[in-house]
Amino acid sequence: MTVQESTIRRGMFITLEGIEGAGKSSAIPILAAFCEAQGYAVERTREPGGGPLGEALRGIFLNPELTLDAEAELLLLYAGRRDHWLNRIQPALAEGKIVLCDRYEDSTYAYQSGGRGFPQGRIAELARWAGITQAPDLTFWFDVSPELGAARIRARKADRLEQEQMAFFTRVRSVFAQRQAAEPGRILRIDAAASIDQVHATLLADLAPRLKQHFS
Ligand code: Z5A
Repeated sequence: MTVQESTIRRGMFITLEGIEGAGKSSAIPILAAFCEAQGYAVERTREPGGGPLGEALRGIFLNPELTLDAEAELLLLYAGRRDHWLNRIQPALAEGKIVLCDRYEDSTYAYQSGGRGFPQGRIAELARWAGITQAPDLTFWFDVSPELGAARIRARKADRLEQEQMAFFTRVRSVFAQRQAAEPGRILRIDAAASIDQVHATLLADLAPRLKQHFS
């Protein structure tokens, strides 16, 4: 391990994943409060976005007036992710913080490969090229059916991705499931159809021993 890698690994990188309406954003303040109560410093962030460039690109990425193909989506995502990693995530980890990130690279595989059909090998190639090589330490996958997720967000105006059909979100969900099966140590499945209190209690019960183990 290089000196730089050992420094970066002082903090803990936690991501939250799942389809829209799964409950990720609602869980971030709960996880943050729990970590802070244990004395950890927390950096809350999100993708698309997170860094200054990524936040500017997010507006383009989600704009329902624009049509982007899978290549354009990927190039925007990785331009933003590189900026996010270099200017926000990596410095926070180097300071020993817990980084709580609403979506990250698992979303790219789920949406751009599962949803759009882009080959996974080419996503991996682009990630390497962009310098995105460190996986999260822990990922919570909020698993919910596309129907329930959509019902939870029905009242708000749909962004560009949310205009997709149910079949798209079914494919997205199945790639999250494949990734969880391939990396069960990193990706924990949360039954996100449960009540919000139950989901939050499960998250904290899963997080507590992993925090202890990571920082011991
Ligand atoms: N995208 C991509 O294509 N490729 C990538 O690499 C990345 C992203 C990184 C970002 O959207 C879009 O970018 C996303 C994928 C794509 N598009 N889609 N679809 P975003 O950041 O704007 O939105 P989101 O991440 O999908 O957030 P969301 O729709 O708000 O979902 P959420 O954060 O998981 O849900 P929530 O806001 O916590 O909850 C939604 C509502 O449900 C809210 O009223 C809650 O009170 C309620 N809720 C939450 N949990 C429960 C439970 N357990 N029971 C009942 N009600 C609940």
